[in-house]
Amino acid sequence: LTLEERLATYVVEGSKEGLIPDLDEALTKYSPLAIINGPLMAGMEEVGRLFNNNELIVAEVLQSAEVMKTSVAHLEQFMEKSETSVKGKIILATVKGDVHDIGKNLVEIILSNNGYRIINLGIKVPPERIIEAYREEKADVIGLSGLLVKSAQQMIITAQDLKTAGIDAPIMVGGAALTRKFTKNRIRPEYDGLVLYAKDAMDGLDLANKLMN
Ligand code: B1M
Repeated sequence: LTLEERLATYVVEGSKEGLIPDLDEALTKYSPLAIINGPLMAGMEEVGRLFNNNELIVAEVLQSAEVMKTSVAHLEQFMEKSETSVKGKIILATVKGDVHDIGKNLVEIILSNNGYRIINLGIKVPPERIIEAYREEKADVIGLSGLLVKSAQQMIITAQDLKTAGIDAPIMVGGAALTRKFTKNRIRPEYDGLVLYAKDAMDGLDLANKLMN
């Protein structure tokens, strides 16, 4: 197998044997983010496909998730960090009912490496908790992540609850369950502030930078 194929295979097979040396070899050719977005994400796509076809069980997908997390943790130290002062404060949460956090945590890494203070509320976060954190932290942006179809609906509910609480800070949403169109047509009308869709972590950073400027 080529190096790229091996990297994808670690994720698909949920195996870590040889992972770190291969990640280090990949770092001589690619940036940390290119390794994540390229071979590691390709592996995750394949995991999603196999899971969908009932060829993998949840326990196996968890092992794949572990490989992804270990890889991201290892690659993080090699990512470029900007030395700027704090550009803004961003709350991040995976919405109520959803446990997927690899994407959200990647967004945290990218944003915090680029001058943002992140308040990561974790997974399955109910709207009340987001409202409370927003008030405590006086955050500039509220970031919501969700991967399940029902999480897209939960984002609508969350936006409604934030609005009812009198909050109109910009919301940034992302995750495989969403599209730009859904964000525009279904979430935005329920909220008084801006609602922005980020297709990936770098897009999230671009949007945050635009908002802060
Ligand atoms: Co789940 N799962 N899962 N899963 N899982 C999906 C999402 C699924 C598509 C797989 C499939 O069937 N093909 C499917 C959803 C179906 C649907 O609703 N349409 C699914 C399902 C069904 C489930 C369960 C219901 C399975 C079950 O129990 N029967 C269950 C749900 C439990 C729950 O949430 N209540 C479940 C559980 C799990 C695990 C726990 C085993 C594990 C998650 C581990 C973890 O996160 N700690 C897991 C995994 C790993 C996946 C897949 C395979 C991979 C997700 C992932 O980590 N991708 C996934 C299939 C797939 O996506 N191909 C699947 C890598 C990650 C870096 O990408 O999160 O998309 P992603 O994030 C990207 C962008 O989306 C964006 O930036 C990131 C980086 O570029 N982004 C943002 C994300 N959030 C953002 C926020 C932003 C900005 C950008 O601003 C705030």
